[in-house]
Amino acid sequence: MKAAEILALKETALAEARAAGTSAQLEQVRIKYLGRKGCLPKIMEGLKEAPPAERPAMGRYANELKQELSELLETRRDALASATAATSGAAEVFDPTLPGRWRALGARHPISRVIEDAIRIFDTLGFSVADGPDIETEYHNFDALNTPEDHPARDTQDTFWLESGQLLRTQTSPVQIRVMESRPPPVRVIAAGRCYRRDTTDATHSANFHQIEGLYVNTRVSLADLKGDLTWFAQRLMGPEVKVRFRPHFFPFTEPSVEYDFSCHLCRGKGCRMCKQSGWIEISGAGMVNPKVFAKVGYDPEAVTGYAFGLGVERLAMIRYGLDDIRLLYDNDKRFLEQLAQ
Ligand code: 2NL
Repeated sequence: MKAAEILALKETALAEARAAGTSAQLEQVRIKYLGRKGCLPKIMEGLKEAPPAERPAMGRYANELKQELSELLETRRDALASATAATSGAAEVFDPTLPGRWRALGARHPISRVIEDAIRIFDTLGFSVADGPDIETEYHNFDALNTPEDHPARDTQDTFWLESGQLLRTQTSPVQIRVMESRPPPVRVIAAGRCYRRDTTDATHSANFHQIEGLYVNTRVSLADLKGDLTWFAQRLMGPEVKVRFRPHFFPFTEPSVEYDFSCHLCRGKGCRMCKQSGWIEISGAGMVNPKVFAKVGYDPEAVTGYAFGLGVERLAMIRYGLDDIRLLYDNDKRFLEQLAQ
């Protein structure tokens, strides 16, 4: 073996030692070059037969190989050992007294909470839950509810019309129309969900809002049932002291029709910021189902009577949680939602 070859072999050995990724691979490199049957003993053996002129250079390179490779193997061994300790966690101490890693859980949105609470309360009165499409026909949203052809609610200024002639439901009543179309009386259902109106958003209006409606149809249902059931609901939702008052009103789909208010739960009716000093908070409308609506869905208007009521979910959430701006419910501001989370 020539001196230049020993030099080249040294470079190869050092490169292999640098490339070794584990302690076992490092040991293979050591055995291959420095082991008893490795390269270095062979070079030393060959030195005896080498031409005298070559010998000093060969000896020097052979020593360099031994020296440099040994040093490199040692530093690589240390480096690999500490890297393994760090990844395997052997150097870590498990401390069971440290606090756990906090992960914030979400909470029900106030709108969902009002809807779920309302459904639970009406469940105690025997109401079941009905569902229907957000995209409705003009018939189910307006005609079946005895809404006049020229009623302003049908206007493109108030309703989102689709090119197909369908519309985004402006109330949850079409859900109840579909329930009555699909089964005979008696009917006792709650419909809750998203409704759409072309309102400009401000502190009390949103083009996208939520409504809960109730419908009870049977023989001999009266306005007294409506008053009793809505009062039960009001007291379950807001507290046992809450009173409900009814004022005459007009809707095409109910006759007679009422608007109803809850007594202010903040000031107990004395007058405050929340109720604008009146002691009462306007909630929504209700009434006895217009016999013309029964005729549309195929019920016998002579045989059945029924009551229906609406509830504005945002409105209930605002009075329940003392909000003065409806937009707080849609901003998705965590600081606001965390304040309301139970
Ligand atoms: C409101 C309050 C109301 C109804 C909704 C209804 C549903 C059927 C038949 C008759 Cl299927 N009425 N729902 C009744 C009165 C009020 O919502 O202010 N709406 C404009």
